[in-house]
Amino acid sequence: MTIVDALDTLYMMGLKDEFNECVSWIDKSLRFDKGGDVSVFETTIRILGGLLSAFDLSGEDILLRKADEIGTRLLPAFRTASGVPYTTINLATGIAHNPGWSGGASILAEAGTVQIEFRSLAWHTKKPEYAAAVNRAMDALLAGLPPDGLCPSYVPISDGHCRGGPITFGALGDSFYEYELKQYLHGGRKDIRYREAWDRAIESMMQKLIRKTPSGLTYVGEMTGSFNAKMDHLACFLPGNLALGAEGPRYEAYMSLAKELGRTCHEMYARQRSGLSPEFVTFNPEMSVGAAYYILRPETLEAFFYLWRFTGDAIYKEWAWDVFQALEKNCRVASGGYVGIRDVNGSPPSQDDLMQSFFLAETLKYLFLMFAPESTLDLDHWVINTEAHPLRVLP
Ligand code: DMJ
Repeated sequence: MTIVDALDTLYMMGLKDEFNECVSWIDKSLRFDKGGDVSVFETTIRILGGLLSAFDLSGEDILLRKADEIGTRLLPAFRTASGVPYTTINLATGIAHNPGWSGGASILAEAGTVQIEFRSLAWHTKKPEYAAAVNRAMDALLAGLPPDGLCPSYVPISDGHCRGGPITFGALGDSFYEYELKQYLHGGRKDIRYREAWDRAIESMMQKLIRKTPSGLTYVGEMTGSFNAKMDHLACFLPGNLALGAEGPRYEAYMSLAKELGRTCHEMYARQRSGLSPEFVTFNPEMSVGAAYYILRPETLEAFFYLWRFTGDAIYKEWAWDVFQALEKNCRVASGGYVGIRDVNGSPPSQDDLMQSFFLAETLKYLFLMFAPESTLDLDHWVINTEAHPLRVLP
């Protein structure tokens, strides 16, 4: 997973020898015919997205062949009554199922975060069945949207209409909203339904989920029956997504909220002894640590990247540099690599023993792109998937 997830980062950084070594490992050793369950969503955004992006950048044919193979192995997950995919599949047998903890339903942020990868795969392989599968799933999701566009996180596969579970821009909901906008952009701004669904959700989120602390920090909460003043690190994708989508008459409103939330995400880091953010914070009424661990997540750097690109304000580079230094100080291990920490206020914080693949795919890529020339990635022609893999805008 890590080798595939890191491919396009290596390529963009100009680490050609390492890139070629990874491609040759993929050619010789990467096999998908293995038993055991995998997540349809994680496999799509990391493996399929990673292979497609690296193929798009480098033109290495083996990467597209492997993308085609994993795409074929994932397709049975979409054979449901509504087309909304199961969460989990065995890649060897094609048998798919959903977890018990969601009452047998699929998850919003998973079912709605596979579309741009499969559409890119369809385009590159000239196999329309890939696009047909995710289009059917997305049509079912759109048909089941509540009038305010804010979807509870559980999605029964019977009809694909979201019901049950929290309404959130954090875990379980996040990238569904991210991809409403990105599907519109990736398709060359042709299918206005995605943009309208995104605008509707953002307007409702601004009315129902945005609050300010007495000291003036803006945050996005959740709806779990009633309002819950909790903000996941995952929700820090939102300022970047707002900046990416800010245009037209709502430009000012979206951009000023993007900046305010970006500042809150910065404070989630700056207020901790380590300079790294907890997994989530609560506001009662001011910010306090909810879960103290940090697992190398990228969302705040992602937000700084978009805010830097769209505002040109150097403060975002300064904040990103602070995060980089905190990573060097707390997460780097002598034997090579980086790991998470168990308590962002520990002194010193104790380290876990895991480098998540998104550290190389996302965290380091967003950091790099902030300090690289803008021409390294032109956002008019590429859409960055939720795992930070750039996919070319479709013609
Ligand atoms: C990544 O796999 C993706 O960014 C996903 O959308 C959310 N979780 C991780 C990173 O935190």
